[in-house]
Amino acid sequence: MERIAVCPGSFDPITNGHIDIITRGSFIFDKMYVCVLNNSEKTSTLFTIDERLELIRESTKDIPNIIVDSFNGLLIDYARSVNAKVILRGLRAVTDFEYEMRITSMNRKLDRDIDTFFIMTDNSYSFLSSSIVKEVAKYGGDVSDLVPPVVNKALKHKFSKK
Ligand code: COD
Repeated sequence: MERIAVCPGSFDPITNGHIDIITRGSFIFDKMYVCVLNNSEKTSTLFTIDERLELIRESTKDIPNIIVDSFNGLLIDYARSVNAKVILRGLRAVTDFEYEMRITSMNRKLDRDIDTFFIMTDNSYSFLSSSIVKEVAKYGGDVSDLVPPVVNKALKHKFSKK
């Protein structure tokens, strides 16, 4: 049986921390869907869904067993639709735990057959988030070692227009 996982997120934009989790997941699962979904707590995004998909596709083009996709709805419905039995999430620090526990418990209530797996990020990315990257880039700080080159370029472009 094929081991299929979904790696969900807002990815606004994808960072090297996300890439770390996606890469590690790609070694474990036969097929992994990297899916952009809406997080209702993050109401305004910097990049549109199509821009985020393009940035993920470009940044992960060397990882063969992943499929980049988006979905408007419940994560669990998406996971069912692609036959995934696992949701893969990254953990940076203990501060992520409570939030992750909340969404894991809800997803388990919605479907007991789909489990959430966690991968600890590499220490060098434990402070990294899309929000911090946007904040630094907005004021002209250098984020080139925190995001893929295509994202660095897109951030510069976005903020030069504002
Ligand atoms: N190192 C390691 N992992 C990282 C790092 C880093 N530096 N940065 C982020 N990550 C991990 C996160 O922990 C997460 O696992 C993943 O990468 C994606 O992160 P984000 O921030 O892009 O994504 P989130 O947390 O905003 O994603 C939330 C969802 C969009 C998945 C969630 O809101 C959702 O499922 N929405 C759909 C509606 C739904 O089903 N809701 C019910 C769930 S309760």
